[in-house]
Amino acid sequence: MTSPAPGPLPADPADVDLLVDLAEHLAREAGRLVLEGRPHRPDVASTKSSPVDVVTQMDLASEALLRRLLAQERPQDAILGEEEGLLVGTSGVTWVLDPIDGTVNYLYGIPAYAVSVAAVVGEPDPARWTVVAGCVHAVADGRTWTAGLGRGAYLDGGRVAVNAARPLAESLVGTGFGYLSERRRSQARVLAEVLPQVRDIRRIGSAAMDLCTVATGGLDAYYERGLQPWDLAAASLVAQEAGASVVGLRGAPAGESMAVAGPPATARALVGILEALDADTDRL
Ligand code: LIP
Repeated sequence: MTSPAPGPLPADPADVDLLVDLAEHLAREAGRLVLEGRPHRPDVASTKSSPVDVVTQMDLASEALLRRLLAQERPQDAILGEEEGLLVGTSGVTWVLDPIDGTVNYLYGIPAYAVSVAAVVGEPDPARWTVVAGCVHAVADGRTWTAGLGRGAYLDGGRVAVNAARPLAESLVGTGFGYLSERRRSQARVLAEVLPQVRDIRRIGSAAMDLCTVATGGLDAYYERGLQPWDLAAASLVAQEAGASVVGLRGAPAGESMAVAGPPATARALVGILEALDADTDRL
């Protein structure tokens, strides 16, 4: 696998394409490990922010494989992974990794979990990065979304696009919830106000798959408070390259406080409701 020249934002679209190809190769290799190595009943290896914020051995193995492959292919690049954190680099490119997005689904055998791999330029912070390439590989059914900056968004090689904007009352909206009970109480408060104003709600359990589902029109919009850089990186580029706005509230970029995605007019309408509800806070 040849790698593009290291350095700042790839000026040559061919370099973007090479980063997309590498992201897909990595995501597929880790996905194969996650699928073939899944025990009948995976065990919780450890927990993080709460007893229900779980890590399985396969989360750890998947990220270790991704890091090994990147050390071979792009040794000069930085890496930010959900389980092992930041490894600094010298090229200005950082690979942002979610080894299994939708870990609870994986633990329970619910077929909605993905490996997410993105290459970003700039600080690995959603407020300051430029995502240039990404791949979200749905492990259970093999669906694979890819996107390159300015190169469009694809599902299994076919170009995808968001739905045309429709009134929120006719919009199917995805969301998700955090792992801390006080945040979930606030998120339930917001949900109670959003639910009567939209067609319906879907809670897939993988932010990356939520955003990619918006990109393919399976959802009209999505919002969630609490997303980490690795949840957001690859799938935000897929959604944006499919025509979605991916934003935060009050003019902020999408990030931990709030991420909203959808066709621009739909995203704006949802942002208005969420701002009025202070949905980017944990207030009750
Ligand atoms: C998950 C997200 C999901 C969110 C979950 C969890 P993880 O990521 O993808 O959208 O609702 O609470 O954060 O923990 O499976 O990598």
